[in-house]
Formats: sequence, structure tokens, C-alpha cells
Amino acid sequence: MIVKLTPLEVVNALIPLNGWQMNEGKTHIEKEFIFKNFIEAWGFMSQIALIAEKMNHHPEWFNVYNKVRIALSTHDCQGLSQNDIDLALKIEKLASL
Ligand code: H2B
Repeated sequence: MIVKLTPLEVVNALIPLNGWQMNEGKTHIEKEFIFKNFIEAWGFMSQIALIAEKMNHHPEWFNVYNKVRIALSTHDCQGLSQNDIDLALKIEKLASL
């Protein structure tokens, strides 16, 4: 059973997540990452893909050249869950390497 977080719980969970925000509809958390070039952006996405598969929790994303925009949500609860926060934390760890 996946528990849906309230907007207040999400706002609190986002405090340590630099640059992550809820979208206007409060359905997703999202962040845009900029890299030196396409290969670095793609490498970042490849690493996330492995983590996402292990977690069975998958991002929605958009890439063009060096830009990767990531949106996370949980369809299983039709909103945001701890899984989104956990994946965002793992993505931040990758981005800081
Ligand atoms: N990813 C995301 N982001 N949200 C989900 O609710 C989700 C998922 N559910 N990946 C999983 C897969 C589910 O659809 C499968 C059937 O386990």
C-alpha cells in the first residue's frame, strides 16, 4: 500500500532537496539539470535508469542536448509518495558527484 503525502509533507521533504519544487498542480516534484554537453546529460540519465529500475520507481523526463528536466510522481497513489522523495535524494547524490 503506497501512502500519498500531503502537500505540507512534500514541502517539508523538499527542504534538503536543493532546487526541487512541486509543480503548480502539486502532482509532481520537478527539477531541471544542465550539463556540459549531451553525453554528460545522457550519462546522468543512464545512471538514474539503473537506480529507477532497482527501486521500481521511474521518472518522467525531458532531454534536449545538455538539459534534463525530471518530474517525479507516483501513479500508484495518484500523487506524491515517499518513493518520489527517495528517488529525488538519490538523483541529487548522483548530480553532486
Ligand atoms: N514509477 C512511478 N514513478 N510511479 C509508480 O507508481 C510506479 C512506477 N509504479 N514504476 C510501478 C512502476 C508500477 O506501475 C509497476 C506495476 O510496479
